[in-house]
Amino acid sequence: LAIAHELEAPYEVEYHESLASTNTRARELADDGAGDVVVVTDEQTGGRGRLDREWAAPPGGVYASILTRPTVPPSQVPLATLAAAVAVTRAAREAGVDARIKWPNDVLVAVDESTGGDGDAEYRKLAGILTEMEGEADRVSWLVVGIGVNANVDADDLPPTATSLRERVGTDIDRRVFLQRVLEEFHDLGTDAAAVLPAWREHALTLGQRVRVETPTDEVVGEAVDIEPPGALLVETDDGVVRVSAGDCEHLRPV
Ligand code: BT5
Repeated sequence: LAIAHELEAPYEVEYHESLASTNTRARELADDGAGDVVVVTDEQTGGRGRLDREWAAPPGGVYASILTRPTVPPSQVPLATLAAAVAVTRAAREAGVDARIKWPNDVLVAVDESTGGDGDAEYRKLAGILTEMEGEADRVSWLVVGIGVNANVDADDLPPTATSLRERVGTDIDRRVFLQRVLEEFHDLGTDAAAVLPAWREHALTLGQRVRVETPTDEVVGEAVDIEPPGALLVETDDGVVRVSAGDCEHLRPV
């Protein structure tokens, strides 16, 4: 059944059986002046990740891009990415999967239960978020938050570092119910730091970990101690606390 069948969303729904990229389509709609639309598809032939990376998007996944025109400055946009990660994590947990958030935009699941504690478990990527926007200094013109979730997808069709809801749960999940939860949750959280940050911290995998963060200019190594508005990671290094903004993160690895 198509994912958008009977989908009730707090946005207008534009559904396609197949698209190159829901984010690209949402950007076209933004250029046409649209707002408050969610673009949904059953598969993508040219799914995009951050920094020109590819997103594998075989049939059976959840691929959606939410186009809005929030009345906030561009500096607040990272909060929307965090909100989307929280929304996906909550929906995945309701589907029975122990999902956690890796800063800034990955939703991961522990796949090796036998190793016990968080420090030892192997985590694989269940979902990713791609946020794009255009705006002036003081106001966002349009915001597109793209959400890709490996739902009813075989591991064979994904990179080796990935997992899917079907793989974790053992059966197909109802993608419409899942997406509806994600959209409602994302809509309710908005870009309100007082709502988003506590929810994000609650499900964070990264906080308390020793990490190495690569940025275009630097490499920061230390303990990830907190996030602060609008979504920067605070890393306690030997030389003091360093603040890394989400947009600057090329790679984050536990060390
Ligand atoms: C992301 O990028 O995680 C953002 C992914 C956003 C995808 C959605 S789908 C709907 C909307 N339309 C789009 O075209 N995009 C958005 P990044 O953090 O750069 O991670 C990309 C990396 O994750 C790749 O280099 C692979 O290593 C890995 N990867 C690719 N496909 C994956 C998948 N399906 N599941 C897990 N990992 C994947």
